Amino acid sequence: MKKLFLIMSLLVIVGCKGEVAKAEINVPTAQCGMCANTISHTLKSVDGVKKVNVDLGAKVATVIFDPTVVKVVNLESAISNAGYQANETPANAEVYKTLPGCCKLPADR
Ligand SMILES: [Cu+2]
Repeated sequence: MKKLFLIMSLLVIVGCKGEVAKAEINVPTAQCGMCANTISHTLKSVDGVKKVNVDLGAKVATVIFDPTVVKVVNLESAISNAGYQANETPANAEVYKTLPGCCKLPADR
């Protein structure tokens, strides 16, 4: 019985460890702090995402995530569905239209 418990605890430890990967996703259409917040909140709401940092100056979102749960392509589509371009994935045009003026490209304001 003691042995079984030990094995079970080990399984739990291994199961909770998870894998960690890092992705740097270009978000060239991010304009202001609000954009950075939106992108950050969007990514944090995705299953498997552990940490997000959006660098507005570099226009890069750095994401720490569990690659067994979520893939970079999922992160990109989450950003797209929030109205922003992510790497080569264009922003969802319908959502982009609903962004506040300050969050649109200068040409669209
Ligand atoms: Cu903005």
